[in-house]
Amino acid sequence: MSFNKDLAKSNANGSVSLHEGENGFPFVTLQTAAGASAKIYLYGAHVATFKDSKGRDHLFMSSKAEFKQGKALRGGIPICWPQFGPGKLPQHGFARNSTWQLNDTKVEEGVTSATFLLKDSEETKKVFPHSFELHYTVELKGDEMNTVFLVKNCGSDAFDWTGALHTYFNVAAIDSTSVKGLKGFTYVDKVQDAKEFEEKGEDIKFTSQLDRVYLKGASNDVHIQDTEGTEKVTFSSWKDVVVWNPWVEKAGGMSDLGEGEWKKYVCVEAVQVSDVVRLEPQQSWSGTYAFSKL
Ligand code: TA6
Repeated sequence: MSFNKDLAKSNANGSVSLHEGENGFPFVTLQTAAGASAKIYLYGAHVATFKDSKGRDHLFMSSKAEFKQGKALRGGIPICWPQFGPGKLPQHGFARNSTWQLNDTKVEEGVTSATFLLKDSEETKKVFPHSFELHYTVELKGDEMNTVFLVKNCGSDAFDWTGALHTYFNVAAIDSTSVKGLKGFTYVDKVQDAKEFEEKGEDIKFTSQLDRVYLKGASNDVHIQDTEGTEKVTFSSWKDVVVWNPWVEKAGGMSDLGEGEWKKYVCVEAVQVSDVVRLEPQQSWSGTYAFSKL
C-alpha cells in the first residue's frame, strides 16, 4: 500500500498516522493534543470511530463488520455515492466499496484533519461513465467531528448524483432514544410503502423498524437524545435527513450485525436524495456535516 510518508505528521498539537488493520485494511488515525481521536479506513474513506477527549465513542461499529472487498463496513460513516438507496447501481453506489487515497493532512492548534480522494477509474466508468473527483475531509476540532464532502465533475458532460453520509451513532438503548428537530417536515416512510407523512411530534421514538427520509430536514440541527446525553448533528448544503433503525426483524437478516446490536445504534444521515444534484462540466458541490455531544 503506497502512502506518501510526508502525510504522516506528529507534533505538540496531535498526529496523523497510518496503520494496517483487519484483513490488511489500512487505516489512518487522527489524534488531538486534547485526547480526541478517530480511525478512518482507506477502504470507503470509512470513519469507523470518533472518540472525544472524554473517551466517548460517538459512532457504532458492528462487531461482525466484514473486512472484504466489495462489502461495505457495517457501522461508522459509510459514504453513499453516486446513488443513495437501490437503483441502477448496487445499493448506495460504489464509493463505500472503493479504496480511496490519503491526499492531505493537517495537525495544527485545535485541529487535526485528513483529506481523502477518490477519482474515476476504469472500474467506476463501467457503471458511471463520467470523470469525477471526491474530496472528503474528516476533521477533529475540540470534541467535534466535522466532515466536508466535495464532488467535482472533471469531465465534459453533466452528470446527476444522489448520496449520503450514512452515520451509525452509538446509543445506550434504541427504545429509550429520541431524535429531535424534525417536527413539521414531510417524510417518506420506507416501512409504509414510501407513503408521505408530516412529522407531528417533537420526538421521534423507536418501537419497531423505522426507515424515513425527512425531505429538506437538513435545514435544521438534529439532536439524538438518550439516557447518557445528547448528540447534536448539523448540516450545510445537504438537503435531507434519513433516520433508520432496523429493529429486531430486519436485523435478523443482517449477517454483519452482532446479536442484539440493533439496540445500540441509530442512523441519522446527511442525505441528498429529494433532488438529484446535477453537476455541469468542471462544476463542484460541497456539503458539511458535523456532530458533537451537547
Ligand atoms: O439509510 C437507510 C437504508 O437505506 C435502509 O433502507 C437500509 O437498507 C440501510 O440503508 C442499510 O443499507 P445497507 O446497504 O448498508 O445494508
